[in-house]
Amino acid sequence: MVLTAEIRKLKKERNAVVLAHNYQLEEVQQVADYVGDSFYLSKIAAGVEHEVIVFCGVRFMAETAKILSPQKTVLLPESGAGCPLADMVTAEGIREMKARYPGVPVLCYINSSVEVKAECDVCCTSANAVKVVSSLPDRRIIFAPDENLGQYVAQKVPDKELILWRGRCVTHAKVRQEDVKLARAKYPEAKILIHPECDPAVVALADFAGSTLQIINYARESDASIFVIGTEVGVLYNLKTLCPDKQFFLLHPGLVCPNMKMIRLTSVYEALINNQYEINVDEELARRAKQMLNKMLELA
Ligand code: CIZ
Repeated sequence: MVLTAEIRKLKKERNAVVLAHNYQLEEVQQVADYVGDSFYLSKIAAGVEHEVIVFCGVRFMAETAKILSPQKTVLLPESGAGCPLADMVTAEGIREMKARYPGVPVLCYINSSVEVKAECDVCCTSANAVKVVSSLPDRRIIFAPDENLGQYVAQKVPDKELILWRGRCVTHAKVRQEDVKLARAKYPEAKILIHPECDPAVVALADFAGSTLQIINYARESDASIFVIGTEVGVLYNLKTLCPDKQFFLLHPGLVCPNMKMIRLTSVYEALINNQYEINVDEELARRAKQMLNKMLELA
């Protein structure tokens, strides 16, 4: 309680806003001014008037906020909070892909570094990937780095040919078809909502597949009262807060992203007190990455 009050005081003193991803710990979401997915938080980061943005998420998210708001101080409360999926693709790898498929545009998932973004034509998140692919005039599109999300999009937009990078979210990739079958047997009346970063064979067994925001919206609007959730456990906090009369169960106990869980209340406090850890991005890379992010904001 004392720490929460201190954080609120520091936010005012430093003219800071705290953004928290849906995958953050409950204690962090509670002190945040905005909680959501990376698309929503990117738009907030681009529009807020505050001088300091404390981004409670992983590195690529804080980098994205810095690219969109270069004049602001962006802090990532734990410097080691990375994203293994983002680390599965490099700028050099994208350049090689472009050389192999000349003229084919590269669509990059937001889970990527600024160096990778700078090499790509347009960005997407899981909430808007289908829309972005549908809006591009090209039939062939290189999609990196999440192969599972790419396969999901390819199914939704069959007139496009996606050339897929072979990256995976190690947390979502843990879920097996067997887990869905067990959940169906245990909660026969439940709706099973799964993130498209899971294996396509798993996603095929879901009642609904979508990003965290889409899962939250589905559960809010649904007449069902029991849900099994196939994405990172942090989403359950928002779901339970928004739908207090409904029940939510996690599809797999391993749906816990260790990087997202690095940030605790103490990290947010220390970030504000010590101005840590400041995110800076190379100006030229940021300029190129901003173009592909803006293109996503236009298309989606
Ligand atoms: O777009 C995001 O923030 C991620 C990484 C997942 C989701 O579905 O919200």
